Amino acid sequence: MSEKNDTAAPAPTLDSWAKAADKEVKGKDLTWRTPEGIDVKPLYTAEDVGEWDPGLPGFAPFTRGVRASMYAGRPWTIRQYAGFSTAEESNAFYHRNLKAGQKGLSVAFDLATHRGYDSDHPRVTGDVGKAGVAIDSVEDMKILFDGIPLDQMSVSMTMNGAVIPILAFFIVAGEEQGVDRKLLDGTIQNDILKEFMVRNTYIYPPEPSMRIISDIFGYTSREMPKFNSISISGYHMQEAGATQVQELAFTIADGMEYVKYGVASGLDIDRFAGRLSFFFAIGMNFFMEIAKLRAARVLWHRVMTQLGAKDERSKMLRTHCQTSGVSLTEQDPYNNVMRTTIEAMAAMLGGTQSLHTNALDEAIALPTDFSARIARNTQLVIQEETGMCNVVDPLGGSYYIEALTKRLVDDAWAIIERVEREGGMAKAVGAGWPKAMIEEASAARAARVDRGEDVIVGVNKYRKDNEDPIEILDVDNHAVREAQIRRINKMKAERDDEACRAALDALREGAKGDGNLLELAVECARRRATLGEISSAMEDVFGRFGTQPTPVKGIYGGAYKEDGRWERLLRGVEAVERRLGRKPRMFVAKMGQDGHDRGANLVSSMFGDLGFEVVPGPLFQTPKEASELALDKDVDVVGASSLAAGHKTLIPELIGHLRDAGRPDIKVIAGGVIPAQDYQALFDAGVQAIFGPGTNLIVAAEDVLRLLGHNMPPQEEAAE
Ligand code: MLC
Ligand code: 5AD
Repeated sequence: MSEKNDTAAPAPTLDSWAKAADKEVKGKDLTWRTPEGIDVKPLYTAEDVGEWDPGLPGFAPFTRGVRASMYAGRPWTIRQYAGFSTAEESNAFYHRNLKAGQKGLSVAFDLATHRGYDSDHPRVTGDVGKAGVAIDSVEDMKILFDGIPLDQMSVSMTMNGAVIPILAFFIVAGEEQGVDRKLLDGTIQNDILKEFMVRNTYIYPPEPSMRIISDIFGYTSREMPKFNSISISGYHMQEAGATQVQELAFTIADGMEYVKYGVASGLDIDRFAGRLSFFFAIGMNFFMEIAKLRAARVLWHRVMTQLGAKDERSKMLRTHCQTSGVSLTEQDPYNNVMRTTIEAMAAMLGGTQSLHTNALDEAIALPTDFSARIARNTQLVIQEETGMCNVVDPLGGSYYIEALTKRLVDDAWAIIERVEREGGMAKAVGAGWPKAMIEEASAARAARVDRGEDVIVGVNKYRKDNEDPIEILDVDNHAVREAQIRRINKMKAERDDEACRAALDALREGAKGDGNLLELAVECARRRATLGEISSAMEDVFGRFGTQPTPVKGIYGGAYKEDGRWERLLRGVEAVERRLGRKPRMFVAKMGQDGHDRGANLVSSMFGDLGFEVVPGPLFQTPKEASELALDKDVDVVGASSLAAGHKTLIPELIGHLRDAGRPDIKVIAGGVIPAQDYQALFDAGVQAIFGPGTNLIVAAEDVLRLLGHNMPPQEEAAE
């Protein structure tokens, strides 16, 4: 506040500022339109904040944080998500990390486990131990937490599909450690709606999946008062391409839906709502991410008040955050350390309760000890060297941050209202429009990156001439699978089969009726039933769910309207079509339990826009099923998309089946998270081209046309 001083020049007005700025930039428009359609101005002032009042931290609606003292009282939990190979190896990794400053655990399971299959199941040979740790029974769970007292360490488990057996194993592992379940501290992800939307590790159809969640709310609110019964996750939406507003809106709307189901199942809202937790991605739009977390707390408070919660703790949005995986690059990977640092700062300035920082090798593999140490130290340095934790919500009152927070609340609210008008999130997910909205945002982003409009340093600008491969973690899934099978067989030989069968029968009956599925599964776990057995007892009643991808149209191609590069490709496709006497056909295959479909959907959508006849394959095929579909549709090219490390097993098997069927002429190309170290083995197996992360789709399409025999002269990289 300046003192009145008659002799000084009059204070400049906003108008005089605008004139001065305009003069500096010679009239250039400085407004930045963000992907969410927000016009960010070059300057914010008190006028933009208006009547908006963020209040005080620790008080409703918690805009400035859920605790009065926030990190000044206790810093956020450094909670690194990790898991790979066997329970023994992951346990050793956890012990090393805790010794080096990590504060909480967060378990990553392999995809076989996620999808309810034991390691000996023939569908999962490529997946065991790859993207996380393999857990087949309570015996594995006990090894995973060996030497880690479960009454003292808070443990998050990212599990959604096979949530019933995993939580049962956890409870029994605690029991056999001598820990009363009343003392179990941690979080289970248990968020199935976003699985149907973006993450794809569902098992059962939506209806029984929602019942599972209510059963878990019921059991944990009664038996496990310290345990967070769900982690309502927007993270995977942003990874799939959602804008921050979409991530925010759909996550809060998912939360509303769960609360409604819980209440409909007969629970008192204030009995379970205090243990609902959240999970957001933090990407590179720094201020937007800070505002997003603040807006999320405001929205949740509003929603829970509307739903009738009385206890302030029920309305308090507590969240974990993870820096963004998709924002990281295979190219010039040390840049990822900086990106993660910036994102970690946004998460803490937004007031997160718990944080995972990604490792620099994220774009191609799981972290090594080396890269995990840098990722963890990123948080330790912020907490212990910078003084950033000593002031609560230090950006509170920033005109820009407050204006953005308010704007995000309003924009997300508009989407939430649409969801509500259309009957809630379960219905919306069934109708498919949220997923389509996210995929459209994803295609638009891909086009902006490929056109060089959104800069990614080291990828579409300042690219290095030569990349030196970095050392990465490689898991031998055959060895892990054999070790797991030995343990399953030993346990099955030693258990009381009759008692085990009786417990599984009771679970099956409970699934038909209204037994609490978690309570019944705890008994199965005690009796040494496996994860696969528990899952299939429920599958007998509920069935297994599958979906067919529907690629969006016209977004990527539309961004290239009247662009010479696109025109050239269209002419190339026409030439191939004339030669073949029909449109070229491409089958985009997803094999194994890898449900990461952003890349596959993008490729399907883009080649469709180019005039290919695209067969978007269903998720979770075996190589044999994929080869049968390729033969049936008589395709010219199979594009195998792999993001969960199954490529070395699954793609060569597919090629083998095509050869055995007498069709070695069908071209197989591979794309996704494939480290350079694996390229030669894939080429040796017959793969014709490999497209890693950061591939420009225009360049990839040229390569595909060349593979189809079209004479496509090389052109300079599209973005340059
Ligand atoms: C905190 N506490 C304080 C305080 N700050 N007490 C006094 N003063 C302060 N300033 C108290 C809290 O009230 C709480 O006690 C205790 O300290 C712990 O703090 P917290 O803030 O609750 O943190 P935490 O235990 O870490 O829990 C964070 C959480 C939880 C609520 C967000 O749900 C969580 O840990 N989530 C992690 C989810 C996760 O790891 N997901 C990985 C997804 S990876 P009390 O008694 O009140 O509880 C993924 C990728 C993929 O999904 O796709 O595979
Ligand atoms: N270990 C460590 N991080 C993992 N992620 C996924 N699986 C693992 C794992 N086993 C992280 C990556 C990815 C996000 C979904 O979670 O950062 O982007």
